[in-house]
Amino acid sequence: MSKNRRKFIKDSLLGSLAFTLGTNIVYAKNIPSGLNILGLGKTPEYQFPGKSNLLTVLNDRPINIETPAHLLNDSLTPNDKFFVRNNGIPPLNIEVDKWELTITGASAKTTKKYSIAELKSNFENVSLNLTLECGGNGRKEFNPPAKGNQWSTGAVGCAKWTGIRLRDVLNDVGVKSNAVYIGYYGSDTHLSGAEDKTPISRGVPIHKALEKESLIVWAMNDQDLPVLNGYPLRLVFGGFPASCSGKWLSKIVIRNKVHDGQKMNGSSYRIPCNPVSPGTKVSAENMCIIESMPVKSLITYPKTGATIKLDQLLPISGHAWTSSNKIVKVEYSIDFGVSWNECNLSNSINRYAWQDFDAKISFPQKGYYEVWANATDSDGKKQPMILPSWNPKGYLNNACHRIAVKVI
Ligand SMILES: Nc1nc2c(c(=O)[nH]1)N[C@H]1C(S)=C(S)[C@@H](COP(=O)(O)O)O[C@H]1N2
Ligand SMILES: [Mo]
Repeated sequence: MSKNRRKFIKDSLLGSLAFTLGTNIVYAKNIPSGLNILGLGKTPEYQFPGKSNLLTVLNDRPINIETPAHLLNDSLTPNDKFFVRNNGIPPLNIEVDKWELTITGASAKTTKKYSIAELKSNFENVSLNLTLECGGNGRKEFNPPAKGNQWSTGAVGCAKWTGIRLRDVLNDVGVKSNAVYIGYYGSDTHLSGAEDKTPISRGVPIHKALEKESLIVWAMNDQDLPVLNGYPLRLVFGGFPASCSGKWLSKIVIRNKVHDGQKMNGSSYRIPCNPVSPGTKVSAENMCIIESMPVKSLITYPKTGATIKLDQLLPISGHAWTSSNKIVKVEYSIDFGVSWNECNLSNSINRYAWQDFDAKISFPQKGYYEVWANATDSDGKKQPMILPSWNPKGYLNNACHRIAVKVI
């Protein structure tokens, strides 16, 4: 390895360390090779800027942190409780005034560059509540297990996002009639430090890019995006796996074929085109790109393990979401799915926003129960009670969420 190359890798490792510490290492150039710095301990406030230390850390390089169900009880997920799924190392020392978004590609009529100020002033500003869920949320439950972050239920959140419609910018550049897909590039860097590799570059079919809910955003819940959620600019596509919603957005390509960026191919974000039995090896040509997220719900109150007296009613609450128009019903069961009762359900504020539900439950006698929730969407789809069909990478687990309750 050349000296330059070694220096480059060392710099990028130090970059990611500085990011983890939340500050620069002043005498970084003096660190003897082979020495691991002590760091600031496992103090999450320092590790993860802008994130609550109550979140669950699955990995710190790249940073992957999920939100325990009971911390998702708010109608809009607060920024410090919103999950983080990174594939690489976030950019450091971001200069918002110098940030540029380039729109280009074989199916773009021209190439244009925009500053964030231009995006804000040239296009109509819109705010929508949109649910983002990682395609791998719930992976932990699959058997045989799938490799990758072992997400439990917390790679999901719903925020109010403010920005502009992606289609307004695409139309400003001009979309050729042969456009098939858009792909994004962000300014995060590859874990290996290699400059010529992007950690992830995914995208969506052109019809999705042109939907009125597909946004380029700079604000989350009326604040700047947290640095770990893509500050200063990101895409948000409700209803699609969150991997399509590019963070630290610097370039969009309008493609005349399906985008073939990093993590678009192989088994990434793909499932068998037809269901297979657990453990089956599926060849690449029989794997299809995930293009929508399934109907799902989460009980966010009480925390699993709650205790209640027999003469009391147990209040439960949570959220339900879908990639179809809206949720039409949420039901709960206390008898392992044999009988179901309907919950109160809030209206849909806009498509792809999660809807709140609540209920008050009475129990027939003392003992251990599980409360299960099941949502039905406007396509008539419901959640599977135990697990949906197995797939090699453990995507799209929308099984009923369960909490344990002890009645005394
Ligand atoms: N540039 C960039 N965009 C990205 C990613 C990334 O690593 N880099 N991760 C993707 C994945 S896999 C998911 S699930 C979502 C997570 O968004 P969040 O971290 O804001 O919750 O961002 C997506 N966008
Ligand atoms: Mo993801």
